[in-house]
Amino acid sequence: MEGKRILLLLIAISFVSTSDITSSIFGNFLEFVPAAFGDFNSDELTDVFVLTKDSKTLEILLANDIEPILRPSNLTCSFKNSITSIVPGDYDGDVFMDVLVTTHDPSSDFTHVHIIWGGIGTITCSNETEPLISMRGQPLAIDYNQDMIIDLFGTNIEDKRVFWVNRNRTKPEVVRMEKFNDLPLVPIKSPHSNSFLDLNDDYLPDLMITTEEAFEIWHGIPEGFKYSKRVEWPFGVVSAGGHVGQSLYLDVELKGSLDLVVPLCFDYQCRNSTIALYRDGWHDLQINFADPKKELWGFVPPDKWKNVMYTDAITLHTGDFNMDGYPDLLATFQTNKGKQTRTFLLENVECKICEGVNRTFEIHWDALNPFKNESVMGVFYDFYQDGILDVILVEYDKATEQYHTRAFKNSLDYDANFVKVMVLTGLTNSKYPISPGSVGKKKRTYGTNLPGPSIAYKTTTQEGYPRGAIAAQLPQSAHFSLNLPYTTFGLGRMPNYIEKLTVGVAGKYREWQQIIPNSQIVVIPNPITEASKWKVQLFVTPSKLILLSAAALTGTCGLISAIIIALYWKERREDKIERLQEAHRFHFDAM
Ligand SMILES: *[C@@H]1O[C@H](CO)[C@@H](O)[C@H](O)[C@H]1NC(C)=O
Ligand SMILES: *[C@@H]1O[C@H](CO)[C@@H](O)[C@H](O)[C@H]1NC(C)=O
Ligand SMILES: *[C@@H]1O[C@H](CO)[C@@H](O)[C@H](O)[C@H]1NC(C)=O
Ligand SMILES: *[C@@H]1O[C@H](CO)[C@@H](O)[C@H](O)[C@H]1NC(C)=O
Ligand SMILES: *[C@@H]1O[C@H](CO)[C@@H](O)[C@H](O)[C@H]1NC(C)=O
Ligand SMILES: *[C@@H]1O[C@H](CO)[C@@H](O)[C@H](O)[C@H]1NC(C)=O
Ligand SMILES: [Ca+2]
Ligand SMILES: [Ca+2]
Ligand SMILES: [Ca+2]
Ligand SMILES: [Ca+2]
Repeated sequence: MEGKRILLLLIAISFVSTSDITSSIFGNFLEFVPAAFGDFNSDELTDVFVLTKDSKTLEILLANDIEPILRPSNLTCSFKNSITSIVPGDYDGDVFMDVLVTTHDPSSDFTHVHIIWGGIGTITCSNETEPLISMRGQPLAIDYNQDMIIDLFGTNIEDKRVFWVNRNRTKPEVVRMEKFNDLPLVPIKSPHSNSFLDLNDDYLPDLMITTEEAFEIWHGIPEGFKYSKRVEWPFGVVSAGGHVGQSLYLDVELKGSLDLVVPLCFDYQCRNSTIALYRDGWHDLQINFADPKKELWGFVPPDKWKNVMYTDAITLHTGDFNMDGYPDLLATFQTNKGKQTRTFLLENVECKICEGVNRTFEIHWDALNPFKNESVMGVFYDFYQDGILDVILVEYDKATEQYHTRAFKNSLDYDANFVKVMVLTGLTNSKYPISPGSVGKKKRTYGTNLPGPSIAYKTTTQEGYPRGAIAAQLPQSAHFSLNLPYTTFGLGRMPNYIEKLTVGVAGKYREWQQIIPNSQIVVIPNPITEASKWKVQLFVTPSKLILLSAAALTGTCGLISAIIIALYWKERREDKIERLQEAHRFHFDAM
């Protein structure tokens, strides 16, 4: 009896230890909060940009392939004002990743934009007294002029919408958005969920702007943006005193187009919350917020807490947790009495009662066990670079006002396939040519994080149905949107080839056929104007998975070569026989 109990306990402990991998990932450095993702040192492992010390210090946690996976580096910069966002990207076109840091100046209520210039494995902290730009609200990272140097969009200190176009390290060129519109432009909402992604299938990224009244869609044109339409807030919730959260664009039904998905509260306290989807009108996704104990939960009202990170806006983070292809969500809820705050997984499931939509999100109350402490944020991240998205959770201890970051391992209980695609800026720097590098050796790649590309695939399921999906890379960058610089599509148990992968960048696109499942590919759009020359590279990570697939590939190649040689010999022999026969016939005819 006792033995049995101990055995059960041991099983329970081993179960717990498989999901809580905090110490294998972060070692014992936990006093930080994640702010952005990007591959800083071009080793194809995604690093994490974090804030420490009351959000006044930026630090880059470099990713490794052996534990601890994410390690503190001496790449840090400190500021006097609080840091409000981090956006990695190449802002001067020298190939090396730079880090944009915004700080909030409480005396003027301005946001100061600083860029920390990056070099080979180094950064140069900027002088806080000389910000590159001062503005209101937070900027959105875009590429305004398709030169692969990251530009910014936002509200300047005169409350006008402007684009800041970067070239080299000089002051950016300022372009007023009014240039593209005769009518006055209403102010941008704060916090906003402005997005940069292609919505009209011309592969030129468009702008979705959240104003204080509605969503505005501006279509990308080669020399800027053209106003297209506006979408009113859903169900009049704002005028009724409710809240509209940060929007996302997702292919919720896997039909190859992106729908606008928005979390919202019908009332000020968020006791009655839901998620709405826009497609020719707003649809309520009928989320059931009652947990198994019949306790009702809802989103965290944006002004519940002052100065608690991540809670100033209702934010959803997306990723395909169960690899069935349908994008799932992570969201933070509180109980209706407001006593507890926690992050949960929302699985994308079929919906029979939703009008006009046939998918919805179902809350999985226990999916992130054993993490039951209060948490304020959860975001997907692939710790072991194996294509399966795990979760980074940020716990908040109200008593001590401290944050603790935790790592949750996603242990899928079946062999799911995936394809992982990362589109880079494709820039090169003649001063630092790219070294070829051997497998497993650190080497530099072509450029860094790029906002705006669209990535789509098409294939056929085992049952013979066509299937495909589309996603946008890094469409948002402000307010801790924490998008990954790559896209992972789950393919379920489907072992078939991906028939077609389409990548669109800056108005051009290229298709690749017959991609092997479980590929992790890097797309290098260089030269940007000649899509036929764009290249793909496999992620070179010395992980077991890659070595295994390399071995499998070598085996397959060997087999194919053997078959080809055999066929060739057979053909040659047949040719010979045929030629002999021909010769005979010739003699015959001649006679
Ligand atoms: C940072 O650390 C690396 C080794 O981890 C070292 O080579 C480099 O010199 C250090 N840089 C500074 C500025 O301390
Ligand atoms: C930063 O800039 C200010 C004003 O231009 C200057 O006085 C100060 O010395 C600079 N600080 C550093 C560390 O360069
Ligand atoms: C930046 O570009 C401008 C205009 O193209 C040029 O005049 C200037 O010399 C460049 N500055 C640097 C540091 O390269
Ligand atoms: C939430 O609000 C909507 C719109 O006002 C209403 O239709 C719905 O019945 C409410 N749900 C609950 C549980 O109160
Ligand atoms: C989902 O709904 C669309 C219409 O919105 C319909 O055409 C499609 O067949 C439905 N799919 C399934 C699997 O029911
Ligand atoms: C929950 O919080 C307590 C106290 O901060 C901590 O000791 C414990 O490790 C946390 N549990 C999990 C699963 O994160
Ligand atoms: Ca750079
Ligand atoms: Ca640019
Ligand atoms: Ca477009
Ligand atoms: Ca899913």
